[in-house]
Amino acid sequence: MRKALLALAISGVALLGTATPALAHNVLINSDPANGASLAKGPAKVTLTFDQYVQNADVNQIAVTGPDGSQWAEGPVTVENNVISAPLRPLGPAGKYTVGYRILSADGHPVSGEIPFTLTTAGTGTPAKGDAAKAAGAPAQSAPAESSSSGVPIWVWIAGAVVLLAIGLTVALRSGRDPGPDKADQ
Ligand SMILES: [Cu+2]
Repeated sequence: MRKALLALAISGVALLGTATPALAHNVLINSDPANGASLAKGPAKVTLTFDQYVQNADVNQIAVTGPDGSQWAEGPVTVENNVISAPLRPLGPAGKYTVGYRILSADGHPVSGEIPFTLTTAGTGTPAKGDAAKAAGAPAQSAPAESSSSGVPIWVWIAGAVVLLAIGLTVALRSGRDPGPDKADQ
């Protein structure tokens, strides 16, 4: 009986281990332009591919900042399952460009990051007038702070698992055949 309960408690920990990755933020797995790429000409659109689906939300935005601080991405941002994209204007001055993104993870948390690339040959394009490519009709102020989220925080799951483990161990120890040592512990 004690062994069975201990096994149950241990399997509870194992379950927590397998449950955790599913709760993780989205991770960028591919992009066009690629991270650190040197390009003679920019692509027609910026495409970001994540390991999980991206929620269609006002938070989503993609900015492409040029060497002089000008903006080159245009709205609207399009989300298709785990791929988010925004049209990219023909680029202008040669130099370092940075793709900045902010997306809503499958788990409800906003995730942001940057992908630098270099334009080796100056183009004839002109920068966009807006700040960044956003979700269609999204007001600029709608992006929530990184700390606020609708997802369940990971500590809730960990605390729950710890409580279950403690209960499992307590029951396992108390259900031992000899009640003497258990009483002595208390
Ligand atoms: Cu998250």
